[in-house]
Amino acid sequence: MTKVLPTAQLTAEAYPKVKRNPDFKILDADDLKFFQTFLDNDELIHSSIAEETASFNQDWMKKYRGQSNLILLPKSTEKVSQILKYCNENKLAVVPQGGNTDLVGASVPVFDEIILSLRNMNKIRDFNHVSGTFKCDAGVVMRDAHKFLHDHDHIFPLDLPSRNNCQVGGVVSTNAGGLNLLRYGSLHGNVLGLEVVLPNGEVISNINALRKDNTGYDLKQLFIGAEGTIGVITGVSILAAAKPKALNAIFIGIDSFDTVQNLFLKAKNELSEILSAFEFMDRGSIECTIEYLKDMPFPLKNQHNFYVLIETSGSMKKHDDEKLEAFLSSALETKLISEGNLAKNEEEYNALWTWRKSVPPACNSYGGMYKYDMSLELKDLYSVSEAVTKRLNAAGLIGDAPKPVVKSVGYGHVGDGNIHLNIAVREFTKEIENLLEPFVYEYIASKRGSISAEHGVGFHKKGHLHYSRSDIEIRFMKDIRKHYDPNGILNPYKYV
Ligand code: 2HG
Ligand code: ZN
Repeated sequence: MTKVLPTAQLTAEAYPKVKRNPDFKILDADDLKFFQTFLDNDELIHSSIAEETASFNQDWMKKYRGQSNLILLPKSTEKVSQILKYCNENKLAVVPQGGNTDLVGASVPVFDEIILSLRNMNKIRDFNHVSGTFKCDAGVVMRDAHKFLHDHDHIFPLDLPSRNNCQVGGVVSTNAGGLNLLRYGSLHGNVLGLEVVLPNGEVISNINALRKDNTGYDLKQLFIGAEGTIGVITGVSILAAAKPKALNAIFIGIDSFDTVQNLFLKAKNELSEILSAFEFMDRGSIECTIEYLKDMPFPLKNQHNFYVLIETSGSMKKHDDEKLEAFLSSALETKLISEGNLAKNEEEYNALWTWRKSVPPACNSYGGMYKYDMSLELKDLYSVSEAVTKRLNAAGLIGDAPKPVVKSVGYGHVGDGNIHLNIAVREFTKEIENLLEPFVYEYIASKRGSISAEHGVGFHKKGHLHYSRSDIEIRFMKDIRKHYDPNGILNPYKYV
């Protein structure tokens, strides 16, 4: 068995069938000298000591680890362009990296690819408070975008549990969905323009602020969710929403997933325009989170099979609270739910969200986790979690140490038909992986779902797209990649 802690096994060792592309040049002293001609000391890290580059080479789940000795952290679009032009001409492979919070091994190297970190491109460029157009460098941390907009009576139209580390360019490259997609929609609708550096160094700059622009193909859409395979996003223009004047939340205990669906219907009907999130967690998710949050008081008296967090965002607190109270009372009276906790103030509102946002780190706290992120019809959404738990139990793998699996849990965004399956493990083993794959993908394909709802493809799901996409779609994707990046230097060994 392979131990996970404290560092991940090298991806090259864990997946020996994936071979380094011999067409790629191995970095040498001349390359380094070239980069040093235009990059300052704080824009370049060169080291063969694994500890010094670990935070760039290893992913957050401790599942993937590359072996890059060079991290470039340019401070301008022009420098990104110089870097890519040189790498393209010299066939040096590059992996673009934002906050390195991705969940499919997309933002770390597989072998010795140069890491191109956007971290030093962290300036807010412009904000128009009338139109709500917000423009920033790709490396702005999402938390800082939220803070800036909050101070200007607006909000960033996306929020994620990783908001303290993830970067705006990274979430656009991943097309992350987040906690409020139900209300604010996807990045394909909210992103107004992008500045992108192509592999040959050319810059496509359509970082404008137009809501409407029907002049031909909407090229920016291709870069949203492309995971840095066809260009590197250096700037983003996005539509910020007006800051809600009133926010509230309830945390509810429920016995079955059928009831979760009925409650969703009721929430859409009765909370309608103020409904801004409808999230669910199963019993196992909360059991892990109770252990993880230790002394934090749990908002409900009893344990349940499912928990739902409903958020409302509106413009008049009294009106919203009345609506939410009436919703909760009638759900209790009709015995649709057995218990609920309505936040009475901001502190309680934040505490309720902490229970939801802490599920991923809680699952990751035992050693590591296998992760699947799927879209299914709502009626089938939880069934994949039940099927996986049954399979792991039948193999006798779940339980106290020394069994390798702590728990297999399901949670996610009911409003988006998106479930996250986290299999919290003490160690990664091929036995677990072989039980999970291709089983999970075949299950999703049989229900005509998507094997990646919002976390993308990366290294993890490369070669699996056929479970959700047709041959012709995959052929077009390969053509597009080849067209933009004929030498294949950007984020190789991943995606399609
Ligand atoms: C969430 O919804 C994020 O919390 C992360 O998409 C989910 O870590 C996960 O699996
Ligand atoms: Zn999610």
